[in-house]
Amino acid sequence: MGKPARLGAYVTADVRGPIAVITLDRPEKRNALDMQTVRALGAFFRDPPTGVAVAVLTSSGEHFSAGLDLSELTETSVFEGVLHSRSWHEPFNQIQLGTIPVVSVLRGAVIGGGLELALATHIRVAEPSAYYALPEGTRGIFVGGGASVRLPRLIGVHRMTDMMLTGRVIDATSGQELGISQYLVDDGSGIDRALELATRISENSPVTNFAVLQALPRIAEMGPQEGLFVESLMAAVSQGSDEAKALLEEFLAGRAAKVTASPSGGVTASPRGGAS
Ligand code: 1HE
Repeated sequence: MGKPARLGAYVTADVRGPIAVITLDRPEKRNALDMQTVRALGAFFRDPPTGVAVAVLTSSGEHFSAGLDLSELTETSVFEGVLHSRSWHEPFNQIQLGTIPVVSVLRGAVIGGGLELALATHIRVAEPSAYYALPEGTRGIFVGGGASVRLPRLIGVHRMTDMMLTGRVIDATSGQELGISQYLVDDGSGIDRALELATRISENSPVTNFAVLQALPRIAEMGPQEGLFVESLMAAVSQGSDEAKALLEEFLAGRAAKVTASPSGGVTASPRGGAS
C-alpha cells in the first residue's frame, strides 16, 4: 500500500491494486466541500488511474460531509449561482455515469451537498451514526448538487419535500429502510464492508460493471419498450465477451460457486466464489 496521493487540499486517493480509496480529508470543517474538492473528485473519476476497477469514497473524522462550504456562498449574480450549481453537476455526473463503481461509507452528517455527493455513488454503506438532511431550506436556498433529481428517485418527492420544508433529519435506520443506503453496518465497520464489496465488484467482468453503470440508469428512465430493446443490446454485448463465455463454462463444468442465501443479508456468492 503506497502513501495516499493528494488530489486536492482536502481529498486524497490511495490506490490499493484495483481499488482506489478516496478520502474527504477536512475533518476540522466537517468535510465541507469547497469547489476545489468537488473539481478534484470530478477529475479523478473522469480519468481514473489505469488498473483501478472500483473506488471506495470515505471520510476523515466523525462526519461524511457537512455539504457545501458555506463560506463560498459569495455569488454576486444570479448567473454566477447557475454556474456554481452546474459546476457541481458535472463532477457528480462523472461519478454516477463514470466507468468505475463507487462504494461510499457514510457516517455522521451526510447533509446538503454531502448527501448529493453520496447520492451520486453507486453503493452506500451506512454506519448507525449517519444522518441525512437538506438544511438548504432553512438556509434560504435550494439544492444545487443534484438532489432534486437523485433523491426523489430513491425516497419519493413527498419525503424530500418534507426534508426541505421542515428540516426533517432522517436517521441511519430510516435511511436504510427508505433505500438511501443499501447496507447498514456496525459502528466503525463501514470501511471494511465497503472494501469487501469493492473487492467483490472488482472481480466482475468489466463489461458487466460498464453495463450496470451506463445502461441500467438510462434504461430506468426510458419507456418500457425502449428499455427492453436496449436491454437486449446490452445483454448481447455482455454475453459476447470472452470473459462471460469463460465464466459460464466454469459454471457448467461445476467449478463455480453456487448462489446461496447469505446469513448477513449482504454479499451473495459471485461466479468466482468467495461469498461471505
Ligand atoms: C462549515 C460547514 C459548512 C461546518 N461550511 N464550514 N450545510 C449545513 O448547513 C451544515 C452546517 N454544519 C453543521 O450543521 C454542523 O457543523 C455539523 C452538524 C455538520 C457538525 O457540528 P459540530 O458541532 O461537530 O461542528 P461545528 O462546530 O458546527 O463546525 C466545526 C467547524 O466546521 C466550524 O468552523 P470553526 O472555524 O468555527 O471551527 C464550522 O463553521 C465549520 N463548518 N459545516 C463551512 N457546511 C451544491 S449546493 C449544496 C448546498 C448545501 O450543501 S447547504 C448545506 C450546508
